[in-house]
Amino acid sequence: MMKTISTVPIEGQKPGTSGLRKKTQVFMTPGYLENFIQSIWNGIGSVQGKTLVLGGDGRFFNTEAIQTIVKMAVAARAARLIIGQNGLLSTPAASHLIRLHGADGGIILSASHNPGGSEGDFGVKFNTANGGPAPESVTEAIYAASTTISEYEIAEIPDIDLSLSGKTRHMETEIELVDPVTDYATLMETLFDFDAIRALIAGGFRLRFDAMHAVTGPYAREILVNRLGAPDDCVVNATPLPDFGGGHPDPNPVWAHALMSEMMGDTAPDFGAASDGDGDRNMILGRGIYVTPSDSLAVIAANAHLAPGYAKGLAGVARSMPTSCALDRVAKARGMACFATPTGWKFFGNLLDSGKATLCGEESAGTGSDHIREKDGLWAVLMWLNILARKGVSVNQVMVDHWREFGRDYYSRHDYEEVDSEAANALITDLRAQLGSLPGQVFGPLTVARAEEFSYLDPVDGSLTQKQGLQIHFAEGARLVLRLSGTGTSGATLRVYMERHEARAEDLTRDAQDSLSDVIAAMQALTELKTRLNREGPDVVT
Ligand code: VG1
Ligand code: CO
Repeated sequence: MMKTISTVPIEGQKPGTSGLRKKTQVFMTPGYLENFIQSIWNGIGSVQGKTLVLGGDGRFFNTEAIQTIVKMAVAARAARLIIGQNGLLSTPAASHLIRLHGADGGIILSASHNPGGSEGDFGVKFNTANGGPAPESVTEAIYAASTTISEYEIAEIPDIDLSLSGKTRHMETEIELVDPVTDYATLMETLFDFDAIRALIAGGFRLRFDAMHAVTGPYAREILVNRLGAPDDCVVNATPLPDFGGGHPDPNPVWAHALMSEMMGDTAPDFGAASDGDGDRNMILGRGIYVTPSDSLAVIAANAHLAPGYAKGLAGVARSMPTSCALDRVAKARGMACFATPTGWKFFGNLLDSGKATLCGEESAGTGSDHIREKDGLWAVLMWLNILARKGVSVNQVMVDHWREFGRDYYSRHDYEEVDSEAANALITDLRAQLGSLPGQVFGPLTVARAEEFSYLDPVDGSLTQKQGLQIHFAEGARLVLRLSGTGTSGATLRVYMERHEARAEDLTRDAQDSLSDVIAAMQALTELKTRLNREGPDVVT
């Protein structure tokens, strides 16, 4: 019943910012997925007697991968597998199930916001018993195991029927198929004022949620339509498709352009939102206004007490380093601790587990709290609806009031995608070498005050993570950050993050790119990016 297959290490099975991501075709190469899964088992010691949660965002190869992982977990004598029906689980729902069942961990099949399909991307994320992405110590152990692997084990059992519900047993392993949505939706009801949101919607408030043909469709339908009474058509692109309808399931103004243009139009609904492939990101829009993720995080920090689950207030807040300082201003005003971590949700785990932070967020459209250990797209949407219901004003008014109170941190991220890896690495290496001599130098209209490479000393376990992005602070109250993406699958992606604080009341509603023109000019003068990368401009501006 059990087969041991000889194998050899496959180069490059090193998890990045969020799991191992490769072209789908690479993952479909015989032995590729098997090698990595066996490396997970080996990296964590063993999976014998353990309980794992398993599911994915429904992209191409999702169900085939689940069948393989089931057979390998059975061969490894796992005690129990909890699998989302039809192989579906959003990342936040998987995190919740791990915690709800006291599981030892989970495997989530997703490349998140990367396109899917046979020519797109696939990914595998391993989460630990707290429900969060494996910390670096664990991903390093998994990677190390992948470099010495010599065999993997797989059970010769028939495929399981993923459409059923309930329990079956295969050798020593109990397999339970669970509804992917119910437990998650019920958790949301414990956190937010569903009565107030229901009354808001019943009163004529119009909303639109774009699931981008990815995993959140069924979740949004259950929560927004069935439990909150929104009309059926408020959730669009609600059926998860293996190729996400050919789109990028990335909720930003560029990839969610249909929603974006609807929200900027004359007949726009009051509120618009979208989520990504695996449901952990969010985009928030009001009529005629896009809320940057950094601002959304700050607004939530300032208003979370309006939601019943957060009525006691927040213990502390955390953001990734490139996320704007808007959060820090709220934290300072409200006397909350504020942490800055490297990019990637795994760095929030210790802060959430230890109770140092309740709310976390990233500029890349990720927001979440200690209710789970992942960022959570629908959670952010419900938080916003709760805030709007309790305040009784528009999204635009919430933002204007927020900026009046705290000032505005104009913010933008420019992505240069699939650039030549060597050129991108050289640009970072050269800038790193210059950091010490930058203070006092003038670039375009700005003068460097401070320049450093970000490293993070985890205040809970004392681990040190280095080389997490170059930060240049300008004397004029602006900041520039450069780092290379750790989620791409071809070439390199250079991310350039820019922000500038504005306190003058008359300048709070300018166009962000306009307002950042000085920082953009300084960045170009400092990095000579256009010539070095041979690019006229960024591919994606958010
Ligand atoms: C990107 C984002 C980062 C996010 C990560 C995973 O990483 O910048 O903030 O945590 O994606 O998000 P990178 O290394 O490409 O900049 V998701 O929604 O892929 O799980
Ligand atoms: Co995601």
